Amino acid sequence: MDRLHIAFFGPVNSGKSSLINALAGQEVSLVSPIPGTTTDPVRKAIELPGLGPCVLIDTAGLDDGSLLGSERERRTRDIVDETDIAVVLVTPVSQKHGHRCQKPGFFASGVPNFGTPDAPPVIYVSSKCDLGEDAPEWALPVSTVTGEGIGALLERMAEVAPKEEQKWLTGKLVKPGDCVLLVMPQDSEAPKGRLILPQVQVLRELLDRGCNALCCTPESLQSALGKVTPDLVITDSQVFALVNAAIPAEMPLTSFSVLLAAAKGDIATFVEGASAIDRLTPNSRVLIAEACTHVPDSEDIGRVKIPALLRASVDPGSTGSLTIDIAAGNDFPEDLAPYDLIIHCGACVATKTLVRSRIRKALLAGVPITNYGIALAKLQGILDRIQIPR
Ligand SMILES: Nc1nc2c(ncn2[C@@H]2O[C@H](COP(=O)(O)OP(=O)(O)OP(=O)(O)O)[C@@H](O)[C@H]2O)c(=O)[nH]1
Ligand code: SF4
Ligand SMILES: [Mg+2]
Repeated sequence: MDRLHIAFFGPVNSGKSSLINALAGQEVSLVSPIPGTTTDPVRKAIELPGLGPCVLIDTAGLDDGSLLGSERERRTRDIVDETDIAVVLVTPVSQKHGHRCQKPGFFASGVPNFGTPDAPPVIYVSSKCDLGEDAPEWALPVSTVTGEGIGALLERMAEVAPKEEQKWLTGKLVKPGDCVLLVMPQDSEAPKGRLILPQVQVLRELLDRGCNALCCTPESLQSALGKVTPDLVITDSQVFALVNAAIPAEMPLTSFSVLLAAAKGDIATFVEGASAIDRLTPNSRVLIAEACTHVPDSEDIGRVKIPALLRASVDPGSTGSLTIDIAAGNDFPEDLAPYDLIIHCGACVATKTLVRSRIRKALLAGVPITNYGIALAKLQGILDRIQIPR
């Protein structure tokens, strides 16, 4: 399950960092009377009573009037895309000075996305209420000095938290008692001594659903197939073609990234977007978008494997001049119009909210969007062969 991302927005010095520290019960963010103390988003994973696993996100204060301010404001705006609940601080002082954060319409006018139908719920907090200044009746009074309002804020957050019924990654692809074979390469890209998150999530889910799971690597695939006849094979998408060739044509096959794409994004849009691969020419421009920053290695799927397959599919036999840009973490471009296709990563550590917001931006810009798993299946000619969870 995605952690709930709760982000705190508001003017500089309004008490955002203090409120996060109070909720977390520890010093997550630096607090000081100097406006502009928080300059970049700070994230803290934590369990909150009534809410469960969350990520609290502190942001740089808006409207500090400095040249650096606009860059900070951009980074703060980027956070909006991954926000499940927005807590907006208003202070009596900011109101007196006619600060633009004073009205509930703030997000609709000041920050894009928040005026859209799938905007996250917003809780307005009147901070520093211990100072005894006039507070607007539409904001919840909170003080990190006296503790007033902290409990009420937690209750309010639990009320507005998006409630999602549990959705299985494997959907209707499995039933209790099924035998599922998981093909998980442990190459140089795999982290030392552990499995990657999608593999752990699927494995745990299969156990929860009463299935029998057998894990193997591409090297031990034949020996695993000699022992069991799986009802479903789930493979790492990088070895799709190899696994497809090794198993009977009628044996159901899917991949970890296809399962994640279905759970995190919009699978129909991704499948539709993959058809744009057929229309790419050497003059096309493709954006590879990664939801996190990680140190790429020589076998990196987004930077090495997919670009190589794309170039080979666009212009076999030549080096090709297809332009491929990479955007990692929050650096998703504001202007998507120059792109002919966006290929998004599996978003294993990102929220559904973030992926959906990027899909929306792509569609608004008229740019097809797909994801790693679907693109790899398409590039290996087996998109029609794989099972898509519903
Ligand atoms: N009286 C009172 N002071 C507070 C309260 N919360 C924060 N402060 C003070 O307000 C100042 C700013 O607090 P921060 O938490 O750093 O504010 P911020 O919104 O994170 O500020 P920036 O990072 O600069 O945007 C500090 O001096 C805090 O001690 C409160 O509830 N009551
Ligand atoms: S969030 Fe995306 S880029 Fe980061 S590890 Fe997961 S799939 Fe890879
Ligand atoms: Mg701060």
